[in-house]
Amino acid sequence: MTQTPQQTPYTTNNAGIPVESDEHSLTVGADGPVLLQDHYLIEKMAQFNRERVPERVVHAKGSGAYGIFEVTNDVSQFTKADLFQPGKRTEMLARFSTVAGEQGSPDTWRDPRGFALKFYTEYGNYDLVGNNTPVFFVRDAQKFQDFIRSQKRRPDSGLRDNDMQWDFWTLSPESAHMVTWLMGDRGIPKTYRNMNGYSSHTYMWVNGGGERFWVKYHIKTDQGIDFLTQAEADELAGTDGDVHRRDLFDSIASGNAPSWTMRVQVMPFEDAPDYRFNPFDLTKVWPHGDYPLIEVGRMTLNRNPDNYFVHIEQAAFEPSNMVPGIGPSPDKMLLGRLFSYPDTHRYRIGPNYAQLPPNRPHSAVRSYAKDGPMRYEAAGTGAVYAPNSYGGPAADVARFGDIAGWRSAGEMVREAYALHREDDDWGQPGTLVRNVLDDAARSRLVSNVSGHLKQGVTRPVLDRALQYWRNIDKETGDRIAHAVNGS
Ligand code: HDE
Repeated sequence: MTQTPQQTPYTTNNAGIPVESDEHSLTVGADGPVLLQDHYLIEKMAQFNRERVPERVVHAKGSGAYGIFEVTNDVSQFTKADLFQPGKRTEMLARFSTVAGEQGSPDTWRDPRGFALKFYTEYGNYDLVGNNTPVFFVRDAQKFQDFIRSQKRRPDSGLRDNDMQWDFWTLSPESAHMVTWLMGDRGIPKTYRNMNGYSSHTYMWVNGGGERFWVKYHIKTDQGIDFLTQAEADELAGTDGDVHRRDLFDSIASGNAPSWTMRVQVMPFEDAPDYRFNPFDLTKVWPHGDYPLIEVGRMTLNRNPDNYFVHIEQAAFEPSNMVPGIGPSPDKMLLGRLFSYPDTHRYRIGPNYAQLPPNRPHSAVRSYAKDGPMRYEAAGTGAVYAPNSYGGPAADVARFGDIAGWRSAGEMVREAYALHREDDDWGQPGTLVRNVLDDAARSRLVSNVSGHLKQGVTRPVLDRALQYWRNIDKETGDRIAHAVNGS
């Protein structure tokens, strides 16, 4: 009797061959030994053992969604970048993340949040890889790795350690601005939808006439800023470690698509040398009174990935993905990042990571890269070398040959940035505490910092931390000292 096809689709192995059973190994008799020839059993076990790729060394816990970016204001006087031209709509991907926690860590730990954007433009992918804060802890890539290690786990016990964190921060005063942001309300957003994104770095924009400008991006949530108190966050860390991931996924699934408005501050190229702050120092902001915000467009996240691992775990963002009309700046941190991200992708998800679904451009790829593991398709160049006589692609120097760069000269040195007239490590965090925070936010800051210091921070680090806060703002520092040791 021929069997009629069942209603549900039949299981196959990885080669598409129908399997004999989803639940029974192949044995000699029902109770006999399992046979080596049960290659389907072996495939299932072997595949299972190879499911993990290395998690991101930072920003391991994250969530993401696809969306659309629409230009809402004409900024073509500042940049010729195709995606920022009037009327343009560009598909995009966003990934939000914490920094220090591992993949299984709670969404609500106090931490900066990654705010990584990938725009699938007509001239390749443009990646804007920022955080939810406009500044960062350090200003030289040389110290980044050390900073991150101080935030992660002790080499002896494998435990996180507040003493280690404050040891690094108090020995690196440039961290004061970012630590003030981190220990305040922005350190634990209520949801990913209720936080802003920032380029943090200064980038270069180049317009159609070749004029250059320095810009900082501000991507303001249209849902409004909102935060969790330390107590709320601690409870959620225990009851629902994926609360931010759940919120983003469920909001989009229910048609409640979150959006953000992108604005930029624009500094004329020639203003940089004499600006009161070093405009490329990642620990500094540009006061909006100096360079007001100019609207660019709106990003809306309206499509959940249909598979988390394929689209989010394998997403590869890189600050080096800058399209014509956009370039880097002399920011030492940014220039370090231009190497690090492609390097980490090659290590984590292989040299052909750019062919994976979330990373493949929506425009033509005509690079001369070839072969390598997991190569999905040839690079569409015909010839495999340039120059060639067989119609392979050639760089279009007339259209794309201009370098988004700047003049530089001097001896090779290892030194801190030259100081601009108002550069110091305490001024801007002090302004943040005194002029931007209100009384309630200042009180929460005092509570958050003193609570953190009381968890394992010991002398001499504790004394340095109390002085660190007095350097930022004497009154706030005194309040923290009183909360910590009554003095
Ligand atoms: Fe990252 N950073 N970073 N970072 N970063 C990574 O690349 C690095 C910095 C940021 O959702 C890594 O793919 C260096 C600043 C985000 O997939 C790694 C330096 C800012 C994400 C890396 C910095 C960021 C990362 C690890 C100092 C905000 C997650 C995994 C020079 C402006 C992207 C990866 C995603 C991820 C290197 C500092 C944002 C190791 C060397 C400053 C949002 O390559």
